[in-house]
Amino acid sequence: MSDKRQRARVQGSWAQQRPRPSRTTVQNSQPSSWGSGPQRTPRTFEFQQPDKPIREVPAETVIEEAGVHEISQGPSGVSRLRLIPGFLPPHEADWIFSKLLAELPWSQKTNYREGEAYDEPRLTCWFGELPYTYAKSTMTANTQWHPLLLTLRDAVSHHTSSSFNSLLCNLYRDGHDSIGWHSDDEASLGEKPTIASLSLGDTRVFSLRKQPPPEEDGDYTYVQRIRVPLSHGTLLLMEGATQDDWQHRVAKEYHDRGPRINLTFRTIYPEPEGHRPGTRLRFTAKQM
Ligand SMILES: O=C(O)CCC(=O)C(=O)O
Repeated sequence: MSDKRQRARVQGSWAQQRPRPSRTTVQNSQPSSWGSGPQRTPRTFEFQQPDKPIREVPAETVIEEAGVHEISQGPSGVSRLRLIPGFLPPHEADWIFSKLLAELPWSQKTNYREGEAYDEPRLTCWFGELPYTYAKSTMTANTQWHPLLLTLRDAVSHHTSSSFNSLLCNLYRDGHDSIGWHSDDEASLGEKPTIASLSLGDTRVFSLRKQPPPEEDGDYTYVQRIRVPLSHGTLLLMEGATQDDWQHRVAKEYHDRGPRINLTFRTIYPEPEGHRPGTRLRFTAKQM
């Protein structure tokens, strides 16, 4: 929890239990030491009512149940998660995990932020007829789909009644690998994209936080937050306005975690005319 969020939570819960003093003036009329030192000027303390009401930090909710979860409804539309634990039975998931771990062309991508290069804290590979640009670096088109990935793509499409022409694969080698807060909102993904994310290997927590309204000036202290533990064989769909109104991440963990593969099936469109590759439809801070 960020310092500011933690302070807001402590303040909120204490402030409700304490009796509120009315306007009080305390005179410091302590005599000087031994009655012989220099006289002190009396100091006054005045209780000031805070000018803004104290705000509660909303508690984080956890989604673990299979089914459709409407997470928000706003001007940009409904944001929805669909969770399907056990999409792959454990013995199939075990076999697929070891094949993909050993056989996919994993590599570490270099991204750019404010002109500075940094290596992503995970390995990735990309499949699709079009390139994919994010964080100012491009994954080149790759039509050499591993046959297992084509089978999985068909199974996911069939189950979700959505079609996907591309796949970003992420490999989190251990608990130190991560992906930072971001939205999958590049123009090449189109408006209101459906993204299907299949998890294999160790369980990691997928977190979401709502975009703050403009008057909060980018402050996420009071926004809604959700955690979704993603276990071996689970399929998660992000639908509707989820990429407009929410950000997501998989944070580093400080206890041991085994490797995890995440396959995110997407549909990529040619970049709209006049758009620089990787440009978002709307600006959000992207630190991946
Ligand atoms: O690993 C995950 O579950 C999330 C991956 C992700 O956010 C992404 O590829 O954009």
